[in-house]
Amino acid sequence: MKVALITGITGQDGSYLAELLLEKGYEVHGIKRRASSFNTQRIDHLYRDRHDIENEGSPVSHHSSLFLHYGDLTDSSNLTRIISEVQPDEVYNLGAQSHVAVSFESPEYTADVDAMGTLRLLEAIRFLGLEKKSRFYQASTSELFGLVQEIPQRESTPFYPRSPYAVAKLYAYWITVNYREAYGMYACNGILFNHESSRRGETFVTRKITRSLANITQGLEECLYVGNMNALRDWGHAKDYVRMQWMMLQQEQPKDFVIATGVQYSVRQFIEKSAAQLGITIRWEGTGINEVGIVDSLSIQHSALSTGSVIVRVDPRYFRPAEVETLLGDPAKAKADLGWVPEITLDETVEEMVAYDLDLARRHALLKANGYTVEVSKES
Ligand code: NDP
Ligand code: GDR
Repeated sequence: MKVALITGITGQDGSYLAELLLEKGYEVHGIKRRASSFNTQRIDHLYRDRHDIENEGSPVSHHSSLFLHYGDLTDSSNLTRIISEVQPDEVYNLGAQSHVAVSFESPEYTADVDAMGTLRLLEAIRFLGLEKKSRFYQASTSELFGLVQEIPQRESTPFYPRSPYAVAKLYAYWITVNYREAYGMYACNGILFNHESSRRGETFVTRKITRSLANITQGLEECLYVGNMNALRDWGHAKDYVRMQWMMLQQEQPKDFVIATGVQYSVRQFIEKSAAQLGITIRWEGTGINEVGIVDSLSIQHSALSTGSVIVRVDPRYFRPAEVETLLGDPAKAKADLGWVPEITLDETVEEMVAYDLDLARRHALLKANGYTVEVSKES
């Protein structure tokens, strides 16, 4: 039985990867952070409480292959202890302060977790003498391309990071390459473009859109506020992308890969697709976007557009100090070397996300209609 350790197991990708590895028969260990409220919702369906198993009268080890450890990427002694105990065959470093806009507000913390956290893990593996045993996957990102130097972006495209998040991930990318070259570690980077799902964090733009529009249809919110609607992204589905993370650690030689769909849409198009799913007719008004579609951030600032009964407003609060306007990946190397192609289309992803958020919104509306207080958190 192979043993895997996942940092960030409570996040979107961590939860899908844990599912995949458990299906493949792995013993899976995950690092979760101590928080003042529960943060394991995405993996609760995978976890079996020891007491439940014991009450069934079976030995624990026969039924549960998922183990959770408290830890943090800022705490090297904790990481070293966990790796020493777990002796993993594969380490997937998915843990991160992963929100680009938040990284402008907490740049030092972002660097500590995303850059130094990666170094701490690699050093722990080396210090414990596991550099020939433990294969290492680093969650690198299309944000490394930032101010793009080439369209589409591939493995050889020069990096130009545009946020504290991307700069921290640049360090993580290169330290992973460095440990591969310096110590012969099987360590590689997946340069993943945006990927979404119904488990996406609520403050990333896709989930914010599906959640907010669903809430509006149920009378729980009045308006969707967004920032730069002209940003272009190459959006895939998280399930396809974690499959590729696993594949990258099963090769003879460690290599870095771009993982993308090769298709690009704007935030505005994502809103349109979600609205179409919900059967909302959109009437665009006063967007402040000029004819060729270039964002004019001054004229856009006080614009609002009414969309039938649904209002979408641009709020400059969501503009970033430095924006990544366009990202489009070329996954040719992943296809040629590993036979990987994405299977889930953006339309299918939107359908899944809208259905999930509509179901949640309907439940909240039902509670509200029956006199229960429903707090729909809007801060994002
Ligand atoms: P999420 O934000 O959903 O999950 C991030 C995970 O990291 C959570 O489990 C979170 O814990 C954990 N985490 C945060 N801070 C720390 C810390 N200090 N120590 C330990 N763990 C921590 O991200 P995704 O699942 O979407 O992304 C996974 C990885 O892939 C991230 O590194 C992200 O930067 C990268 N990436 C993501 C892409 C995407 O489109 N999704 C694209 C390219 C790269 P908690 O649940 O407690 O908050
Ligand atoms: P991104 O994802 O920054 O690409 O990082 P996000 O969904 O946050 O933004 C995508 C684009 O949408 C624009 N935008 C808004 N974004 C948010 N969050 N909220 C808004 O209201 C809004 N309005 C417009 C943004 O300006 C941006 O251009 C994600 C994360 O998962 C990273 O961890 C990962 O590395 C990259 O994808 C690849």
